[in-house]
Amino acid sequence: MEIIDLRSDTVTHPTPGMRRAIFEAEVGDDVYCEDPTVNRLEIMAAASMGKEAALLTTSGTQSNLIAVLTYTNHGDEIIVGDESHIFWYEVGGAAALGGVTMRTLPNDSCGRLNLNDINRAIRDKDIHYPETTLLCLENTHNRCGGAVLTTDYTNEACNLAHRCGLKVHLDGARIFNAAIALGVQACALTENVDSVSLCLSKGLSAPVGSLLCSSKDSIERARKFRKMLGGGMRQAGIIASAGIVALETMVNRLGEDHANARRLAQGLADIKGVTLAQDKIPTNIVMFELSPELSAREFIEGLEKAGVKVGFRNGRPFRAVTHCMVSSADIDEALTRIETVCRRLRRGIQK
Ligand code: TLP
Repeated sequence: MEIIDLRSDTVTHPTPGMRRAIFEAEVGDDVYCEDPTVNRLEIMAAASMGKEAALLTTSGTQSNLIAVLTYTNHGDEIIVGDESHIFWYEVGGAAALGGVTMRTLPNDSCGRLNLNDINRAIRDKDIHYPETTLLCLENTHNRCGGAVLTTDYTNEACNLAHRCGLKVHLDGARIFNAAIALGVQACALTENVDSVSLCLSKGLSAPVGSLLCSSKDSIERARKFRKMLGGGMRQAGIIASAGIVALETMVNRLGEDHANARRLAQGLADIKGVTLAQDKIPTNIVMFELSPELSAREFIEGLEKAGVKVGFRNGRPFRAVTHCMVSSADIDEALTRIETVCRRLRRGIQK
């Protein structure tokens, strides 16, 4: 039985083209900035985000942390969404390693922070206060069901932050999903942010890596923090070669993942005992819930046996993420298996 893994788009494997590129990659020592393949990838990434420079990092988490270190001093305060990845899933690195406090503001269902809330949260100069130095946004927004921040919203938030002397970092782990969903160039969504992190190892299917893109000065500073965090890799062209193939070949197909996510959501909505936890499916993330009388544990166990994997954290909706390793036929097959498991669970409670 073929396993259909919908836990995340991070489960994707390198494509044959990536494996070939890895095999043939020209390499050098990247700590000396002498790896030609890394240098090429960084130039490509910076151009795609409309920034002067970029830095290859080990992961999205590392890129986000480096951005925090680059734009803050120990003891500062940063503004993040209460549903943001930085706040939830980065092990508190900004606080633990950056020494900043995270001021959380509510994310709305579209992944936005209210502009008035941001304005109110920015601290005045006062001897009692930490300095607010950074605003972090996320596009697409993971815990908000792959929600997309528009160009207008991003620009307004940036204008506000910049007027008050803050920098803006965008967690753009899935920025290309946002661009494809909106039908705009990714650089339109990043024009006014000071830095953006993009991931190669999610929907773009590369095995490892993220890029922090920003001004030359910021990337110079960031390079030192990457070294401090142990992220100075040597012949990193091995990784970068796959990243180049990812940027060249995997971006324009993301629309297929979005269509499959909608197909999955429609099918789930028709299954008795399942409800969608979001009104719209803007990109490749589908959140859904089980009726309270059905057991989440038994559901997950049943799915596991049926060869379907979805994401589950206690107290949260289930999460299914589409990606290049699941076809529309796989989505239909997953729906059949999920239906069967739900029917069995329903029969179980009727007995
Ligand atoms: N998200 C992962 C898990 O950590 C939850 C996933 O499966 O979705 N920003 C955003 C918006 C992300 O979704 C992720 C990964 C990251 C940053 C971190 O990237 P990595 O895993 O490369 O450190």
